[in-house]
Amino acid sequence: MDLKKQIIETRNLFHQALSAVGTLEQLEATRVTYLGRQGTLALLTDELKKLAPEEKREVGALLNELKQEVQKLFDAKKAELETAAQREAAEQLKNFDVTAYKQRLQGSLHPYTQVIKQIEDLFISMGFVILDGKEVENDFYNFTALNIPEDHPARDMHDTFWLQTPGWLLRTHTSPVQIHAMQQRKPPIALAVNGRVYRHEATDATHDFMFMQTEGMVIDKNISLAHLISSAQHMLRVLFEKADLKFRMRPAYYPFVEPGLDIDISCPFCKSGCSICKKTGWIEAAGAGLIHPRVLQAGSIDPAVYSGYAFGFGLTRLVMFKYGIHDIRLLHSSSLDFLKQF
Ligand code: FA5
Repeated sequence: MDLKKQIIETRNLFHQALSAVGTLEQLEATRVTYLGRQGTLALLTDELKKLAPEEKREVGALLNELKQEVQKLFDAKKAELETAAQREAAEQLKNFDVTAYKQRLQGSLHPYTQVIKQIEDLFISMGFVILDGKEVENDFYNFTALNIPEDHPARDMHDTFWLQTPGWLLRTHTSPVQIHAMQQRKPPIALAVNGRVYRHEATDATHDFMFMQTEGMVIDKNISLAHLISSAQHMLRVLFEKADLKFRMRPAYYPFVEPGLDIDISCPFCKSGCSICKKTGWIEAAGAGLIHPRVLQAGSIDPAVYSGYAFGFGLTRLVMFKYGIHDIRLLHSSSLDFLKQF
């Protein structure tokens, strides 16, 4: 058959094939047959090259016309099928039954949320108010008012994320709330705060650069270490539902308390020392102490009349101990496999 006839024949066959196409998959198969690298139009182009120059001009124009027509009809059919597919998907969505997945997609409260709720209920039952702090603080509240003046070496204890605005930072602990509360309230004050804090430090199984703390503070006349120890003990026992929970206190230095102490909890992950407790059997849970007179003064409270205690628990660590989570980073991982367990 001569090439002209083949072109006419191809046009007819393409029209027939296209009218039979009902899906995007069929359209793709038709495209490969006609427009593909080894398709009919490519073969016709090869044939064209064999013609004499005068014939080539005439038949070449016909072949070009066919190519353009095929491409145009193909594009139009594609657009038509895509629109129909979108319409169908939208129609199906209208009938989507959200209740059908009730069992499979049931959510649960994040372990943080569960523990915060428990801690808030506990402190409210002891007559504390629950306050909220600010995550963006300034130098004064995070350090200076807490008896950590500029150039004080204790500033190095907190690797700080400083903001571009001079003097502003992401709070390194929840203790700035103490000063805000002293400035806004008159003793007696009893407060608890749960919130995020940030430290520019390397992460490992028990350290993250963003974690949560629970701050507690009581100011009244004649507040002593006995008050601090009994409320911390009560909190831990209720939280861990264990009357015989083992914890210990040891002297520690924090510029904003005097005396200062650390509260450790026996390692929930081992009996005789593991990599998480660094083979000691204990993990530090909180810093605490009696509020330093200079801090009371910075909060406009007379240290000759009032005294107070404060503690800052690593809330993230409490959550880890409670649920046996061996790596702190899991808590912020958004991993559904991890979260589904709670
Ligand atoms: C403080 O942040 C003091 N503001 C606590 C305090 C409050 C002392 C009131 C005295 C009076 P420290 O840096 O030790 O102290 O942190 C408190 C607790 O947070 C630690 O005991 C630990 O449980 C937890 N913690 C500290 N660093 C991290 C970290 N990188 N990741 C997770 N938890 C941490």
